[in-house]
Order: sequence, then C-alpha cells, then structure tokens
Amino acid sequence: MNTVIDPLEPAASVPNAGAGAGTWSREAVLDVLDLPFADLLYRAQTVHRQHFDANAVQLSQLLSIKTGGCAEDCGYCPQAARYHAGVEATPLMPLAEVVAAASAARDAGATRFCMGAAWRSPKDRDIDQVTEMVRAVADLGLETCVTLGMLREGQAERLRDAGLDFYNHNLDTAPEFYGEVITTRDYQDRLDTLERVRAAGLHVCCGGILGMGESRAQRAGLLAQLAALDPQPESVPINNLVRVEGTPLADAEPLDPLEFVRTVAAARIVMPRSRVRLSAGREQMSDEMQTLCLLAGANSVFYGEQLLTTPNPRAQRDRDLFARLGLHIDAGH
Ligand code: SAM
Ligand code: DTB
Ligand code: SF4
Repeated sequence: MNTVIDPLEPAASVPNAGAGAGTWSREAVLDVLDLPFADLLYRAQTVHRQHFDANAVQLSQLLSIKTGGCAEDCGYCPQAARYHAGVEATPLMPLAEVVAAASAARDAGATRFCMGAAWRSPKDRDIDQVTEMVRAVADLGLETCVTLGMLREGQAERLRDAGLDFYNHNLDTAPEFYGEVITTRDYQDRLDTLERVRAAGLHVCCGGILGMGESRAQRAGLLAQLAALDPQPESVPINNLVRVEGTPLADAEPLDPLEFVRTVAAARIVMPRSRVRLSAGREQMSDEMQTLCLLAGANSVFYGEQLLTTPNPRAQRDRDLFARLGLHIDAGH
C-alpha cells in the first residue's frame, strides 16, 4: 500500500522500491543531495549510463484538453478558478482538435502525447470522452498519457482498456509541506489514486515541483516518497515552479539553479530506471542549466511551445540544443 513516510522511520521499514532500486530513507536521500557537486554528478551519471543511453532524450508533448475553472486551491496553479490568473476557462476540447494537435506533435518528433484536464476528479461521463481521445491518439502510433486529477474505483481500468499507457499524478512536494500549498485534498488522496492507477496495470508518471519555498530536506522527503512507490514510477517529471501572476506562489523566491540540478541528480540516483523529465520551467532556464540537468540524468522533456497554460521553449530551440549536445531522440519509455 502507498503510505506517507514518517521522516523519523528507519530506512528498513520503508517499502522496497521496485525494479531492484533498493530502499531510500529521507536521510539517505538528503546525504545524496548534500554531496559535493562533482561527486553528486559523477554518481548520477554512472547510474544513468547503467540503465540508459546517455546521449538520448525522450520527447513528450502536452495538450490542455480542459483548461481553467478548477475548484482546487493548489497554490502554484494558474488554472485554479479562485486565483484569477488570467486563464480563460474552456470546456472539454472536441475530439477532432485533440487529434489535430496530436498528429502535429507526432510530425514534430514527439513520441508521447499527454492530455491534461483542470479537474479535481473526472466524472464518469468525462471519462467516456477522454477514452475516445486516448483511442484516437493511440491510433496515431503515439504513447498516451493523461492527467485528470483523482480517480475513483474503476476509472483507471476504463482508461487502460481504451489503450492508455501512462497516468500522470504528481506528489508535488514532501508530505509535511503539502498542506502549505494545497488544502482542498491531502497527500493520502494522491497516494490512493496512484495505487488505483498501478493496480489497473497502467504506467505511472509521478513527480513534483521545486522552488515553492520548500527546504532541501523537504526535497529529500519528496524524492524518498517517490522512490518508495513500489514499483517506482516509470516517469518522474521534475517541474521548476512557473511563477504565475495572481497565484499565491507568484512571488516565491526562485530556487538556486544548481540546487535544482542537484535535485535532478538525486532523482536519477534514487530512481535509476525511471525517465526523469525536465518539465515546467524550461522556458526560464538557460541552455547551460538545461545541459547540466541532462548531465545530471534527466532524459526527457516536454516538447512544443506550450505546457498547459504557460510557454515552453520553441521546438527549434530544443532541436538546436540537442544538436549542439549530440543528443538523439529516444522512442518509447
Ligand atoms: N488537475 C490535475 C491534477 O492536479 O492532478 C491534472 C493537471 S495539473 C495542472 C498537473 C500538474 O501540473 C500539477 O500536479 C503540477 O505538478 C503541475 N503544475 C501546475 N502548475 C504549475 C506551475 N505553475 N509550475 C510548475 N508546475 C505546475
Ligand atoms: C507535470 O508534471 N508537469 C506538466 C504535466 N505534468 C501535466 C504540467 C506543467 C504545467 C505548468 C503550468 C501550466 O502550463 O499551466
Ligand atoms: Fe486544479 Fe490540477 Fe491546477 Fe490543482 S494543479 S488547481 S487540481 S488543475
């Protein structure tokens, strides 16, 4: 069962992570985060090369299929209705528009298409429509991912039966910091949905956001929690907070870029077989910072000029960077 890890619990009582990854207490993750930078990157690169082609990057493209008007109060999110962040709320996108966006993504080189909806949790009739989208996107030969909020019993199975490959549901931060950012649901709600997704046989995409005012120990807490998911998530998106005017976190102190890189490296070390995705916040990063993240073990990015509601680097900028680094595109997970 997915549970909240007590920071004071000894490592031995943390459930064994899947895929032979071992057991990581929060203290052990913090020790990794505290390493001298060169030692940390050396360890991360060593682990990365044991499990992946270090010269390959995987590309996922996002599409917001239902934008804004969300009832939740996530302090980072421009789609929460209560924050008036200038996001226009739209109903669920028609199937034909989704298919057009997915084929354009495929033509531009993406291999996975991730559809996001600003829901607390989908209704069964929403699932009816999303399953149609999943079928159509899978028919284009793309891997499929959706992020729809909390799922009820039976909904993950319906998505799986439509051909869904991945479900994204982030733990976002350490358990004890969660309540500072979100009050309309709790950590156990997230863990429960992750368990339903896994039980349905779907691949899990689960990560977090850095730069929300959390401490390094709390970043260790998030990573320990992710690494304890059994089996570990196949995809781990690491987002750098996009500070959006109108949201409670608009004025959060930006995280030291090297601290972000450290956290990516630690994610690679504690989840050796997972795709670590350099996610939101790339538009604000220099090419050099992104390169350090890729050297630290990140091997996936969100691709295309839009995340859900905020900008992402243009595809050409990414292609230029990959060419400068001699990186090739990796299909599959
Ligand atoms: N509503 C669903 C949910 O919250 O699970 C799915 C969509 S939600 C927008 C998906 C994820 O986007 C969140 O879990 C969070 O990690 C990320 N996110 C949202 N706003 C962000 C921001 N301003 N900066 C970085 N990541 C953000
Ligand atoms: C994830 O971890 N990051 C993506 C995806 N999963 C759904 C979303 C990032 C959203 C950034 C803010 C926005 O564009 O609205
Ligand atoms: Fe809603 Fe998801 Fe944004 Fe939270 S992160 S406000 S649940 S869309």
